[in-house]
Amino acid sequence: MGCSFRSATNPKKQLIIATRNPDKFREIRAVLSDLKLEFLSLIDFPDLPEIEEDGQTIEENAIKKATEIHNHTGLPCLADDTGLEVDSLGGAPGVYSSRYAGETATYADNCRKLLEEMEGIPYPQRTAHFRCVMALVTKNKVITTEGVCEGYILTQMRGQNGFGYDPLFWVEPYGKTFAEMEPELKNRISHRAIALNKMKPHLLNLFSTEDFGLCSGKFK
Ligand code: ITT
Repeated sequence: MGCSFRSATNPKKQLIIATRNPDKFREIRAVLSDLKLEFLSLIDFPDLPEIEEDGQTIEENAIKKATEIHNHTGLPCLADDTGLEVDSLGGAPGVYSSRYAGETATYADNCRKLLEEMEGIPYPQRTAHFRCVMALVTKNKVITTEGVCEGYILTQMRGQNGFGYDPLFWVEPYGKTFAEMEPELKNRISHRAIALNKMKPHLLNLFSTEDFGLCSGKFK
C-alpha cells in the first residue's frame, strides 16, 4: 500500500478514526470539527486487515483498535468502542452490542432482539446507559477517556435519526429518543460527545507539538 505520510511531521494534521462505521465517523467528525484536523477513517484504508474485537471490555477493544491502526499507518489514531449496558439484563449487550443478534446482525435485528429480551420488564426497571471509551494512540502515548449517557429502553422504536439502538434509547430530560433528536443535540449530550470533549485537550496538545505523534508504521 502506498502512503503519503513519509515526512517526519504531519503537516496535514491527519488523525485516523479507527472505525468502519460511517455513522460513528460522522458523529466524531462533527464533535471534533472545531479542531480543524483532517479526519480519515478505515474506509480510506481498504487494505488494512480487519481488527478482531476480542477484548473482554470496551476499554480493551478501544485500545486494541487504536494501537493496531497506529502501528500499521504511523499516524495518530483515535478509536471509539461503545456498548449499551442494560441494567435488567446484567449489563448486556455491553461489549457485544454490535453483534447482539449474531455476527451479521443489522441495527434493526439488534433492536428487535433487545425488545424480545426485555419483554414484560416495566418502565422504571428499563434503565440503561451507553458507555463510550475513546482511545488515542500516538508513538509514545495511550490516552483513554470515557463518556456515559443514562436513559431508558422503550418498548417500541421511535425516530429516524441516529443509528444502532438510538430509536429505543429514551433520554428522559429531553422527552425524546436519541433517534428523535436533531443530530446537533445528540452530539452535544451523548456518551460519545462526553468522551470526545474530554479527549479534546489531549488532541490539541498533540497537534501543537513538533512530531505530531508519528511513528514508523508498516505502510510508511
Ligand atoms: P467499529 O468497531 O468499526 O468502530 P462498530 O459498529 O462495531 O464499529 P462498536 O463495537 O463500538 O462499533 O459499537 C457497537 C454497537 O453499539 C454499534 O454497532 C451500534 O449498534 C451500537 N452503538 C454504538 N454507538 C451508538 C450510539 O451512539 N447510538 C446507538 N447505538 C450505538
